[in-house]
Amino acid sequence: MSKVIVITGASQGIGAALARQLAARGDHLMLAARSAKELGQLARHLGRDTFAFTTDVTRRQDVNRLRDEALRTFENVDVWINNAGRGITRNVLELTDEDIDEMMAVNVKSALYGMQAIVPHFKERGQGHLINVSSMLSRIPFATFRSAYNASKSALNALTANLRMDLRADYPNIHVSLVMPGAVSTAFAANSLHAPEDAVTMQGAQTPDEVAAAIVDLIDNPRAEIYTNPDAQLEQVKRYYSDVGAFEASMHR
Ligand code: NJP
Repeated sequence: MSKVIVITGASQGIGAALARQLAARGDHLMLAARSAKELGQLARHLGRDTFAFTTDVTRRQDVNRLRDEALRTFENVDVWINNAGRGITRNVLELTDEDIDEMMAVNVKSALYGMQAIVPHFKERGQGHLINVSSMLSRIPFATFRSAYNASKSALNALTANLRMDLRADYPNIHVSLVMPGAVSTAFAANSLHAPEDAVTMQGAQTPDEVAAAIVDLIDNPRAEIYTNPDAQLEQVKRYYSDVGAFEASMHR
């Protein structure tokens, strides 16, 4: 059965790929991002069941308006995906107050606003699915130049797990999921704060379509969390948590 799905950060990259896949199977979409032109073009291209709403997710008011617009358009929301996010290219000792504030605003507070906006609606209905897009770097911060981004995504993981635990007993049909991609071939590196002009995606990256397909599967089969490339990621996570020092040392060999 088709679902009503809100996707933030849908003007490009993973969010746009996800919108294409979900529209193709008949879901009803409300797409959000700041770039009104790109978002509008994508929505028109995807057909009459897809709408665009210009949103800056770092503003709580915008996120509340996005929720209101989705409910006005569709009456209900089945799935809300906090996908908007931004990286940084700065090591710990170079970070300014503004750098930390920007990372927390765009990667943590944005998703908090989304959770606080839509979960009351899910509670009223007794069902819904909240999905937060995090990063492998939240679990293993091995790209040190992403520093405050890694920290912000770790914070997002904690909020996601805590919301899930809070809802579990009273709302068994409200699902809360975390998505952890590894490197993905989008403009993420170039869009990062303080990105060098020659910023490129890391080798071995997944395509945005591969990540989108993993999220589509998560919508169909809700789970607490997924790695989008589990064959490559799970072994690394186990190795990291079994001995952090040895893992870090192995990166310098
Ligand atoms: O990034 P990119 P991805 N308000 O730069 C939007 C995570 N991830 O698709 O506002 C509203 O192509 C922006 O739209 P616009 C990553 O952390 C990625 O790769 O128009 N929207 C655009 O649509 C993030 O959470 C990799 O500029 C805002 C989108 O966000 C998610 O995957 C690896 C906004 C960013 O598109 C999607 O990233 C990983 C705002 N204030 C996790 N600021 C990776 N690519 O390697 C930005 O582990 N957006």
